[in-house]
Amino acid sequence: MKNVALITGVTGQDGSYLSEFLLAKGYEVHGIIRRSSVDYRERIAHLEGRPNFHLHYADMGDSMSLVKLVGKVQPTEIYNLAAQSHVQVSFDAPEYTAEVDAVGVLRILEAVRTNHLESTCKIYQASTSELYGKVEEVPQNENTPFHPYSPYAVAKLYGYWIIKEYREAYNMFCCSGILFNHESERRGETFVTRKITLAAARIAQGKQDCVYLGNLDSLRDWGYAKDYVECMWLILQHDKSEDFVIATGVQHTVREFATLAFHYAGIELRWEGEGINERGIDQKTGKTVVAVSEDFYRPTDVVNLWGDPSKAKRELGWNPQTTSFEELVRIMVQHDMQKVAADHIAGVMRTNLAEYLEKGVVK
Ligand code: NAP
Ligand code: F7E
Repeated sequence: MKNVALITGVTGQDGSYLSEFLLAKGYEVHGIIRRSSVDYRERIAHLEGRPNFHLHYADMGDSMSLVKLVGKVQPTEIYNLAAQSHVQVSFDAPEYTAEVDAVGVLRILEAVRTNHLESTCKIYQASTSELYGKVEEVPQNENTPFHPYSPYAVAKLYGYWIIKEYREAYNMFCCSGILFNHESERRGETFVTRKITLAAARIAQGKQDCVYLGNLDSLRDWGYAKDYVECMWLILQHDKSEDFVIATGVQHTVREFATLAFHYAGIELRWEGEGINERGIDQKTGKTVVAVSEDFYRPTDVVNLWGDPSKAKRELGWNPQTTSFEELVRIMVQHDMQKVAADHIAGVMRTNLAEYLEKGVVK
């Protein structure tokens, strides 16, 4: 039987890497896209036009679109990655977050049942370390109790339990990957890692003076997204339908991430002050390049995530240390240094062209 994957969230960070991964394995890949006033599909632009890559309009909030699409595509594997994935935004849009991140999972499960594909279609659910929230033990594994601590996490908890329920009630092969933070050069620009690597690149190239961050003490277990999509696939190839923690097993603070990112951008930081008054100072110039703003504090913040990937290592043969923390930060900074330089050159060329057109030098 041909492997046919349906990816919700195909335009996102993980969706783009997973598409590449599955296409390389010979899958026929179908992805869900949403109508937008600007066609902004940068992460998958290089895949469009490939014979095995197909995009379809649908929405996690629209059951009918999902039922029809699942019926049309007849997937053998569904990767449900679509979500309102920003924790801070979930405090501003809690109802929408629940609609997409909680009920959306149910809609996918029901779309599979409505099309009578329960016994032929496996489902991967993008679950999250945010379920551990106000953590009750460190490090966290598959048996650690959940204590969700944001509207995002509460919505994802429903997703986790409805997957488990359908597995037990209808004997469906549906699993949650409880993924800890994973980052990359394709990470959204308002997540803390990418915000830092882009700012470090801009500051190093004289395009920005300072970056404002929230809780610098927050601890995360950061991995590389490219490594993590392999694990999503491995979870669906496992002989049993089970949930897995995916993490590196190594923890760092936001402050440590920033120190290393600025280092790779050529700026050595010295930290002074505490809490809201803490600052990261460029040792060479004495200028403040990192400051704290209450705008980035959350009503409740998850501050101690640290995953134990032993089960994935043992049962899936997955290597959690393929890309180290240092390598991840280096990859992201190197990419953003090039991006900032390229944006600068493109800007200069646009200005020159406008001038030449005005003067009639070029027509
Ligand atoms: P991301 O970059 O924010 O991508 C989210 C994707 O979901 C985008 O393709 C987005 O489409 C799509 N989407 C949002 N609302 C939708 C809707 N109503 N209907 C259809 N599609 C919709 O997220 P990511 O970092 O790749 O994460 C992938 C999944 O893993 C998410 O479910 C996230 O919650 C979960 N997760 C992520 C991490 C992490 O560290 N990255 C860790 C644990 C779990 P548009 O491009 O049109 O907005
Ligand atoms: O925050 C702190 C912030 O927004 C990480 C999503 O992919 O991973 C992600 O959620 C930490 C938090 O990611 C800023 O308070 C400090 O403690 O990068 P983040 P997240 O909230 O961990 C999980 C596993 C998911 O499932 C989510 O989908 O960093 N922090 N200063 C900041 N965070 C942001 N965004 N911006 C700051 O300026």
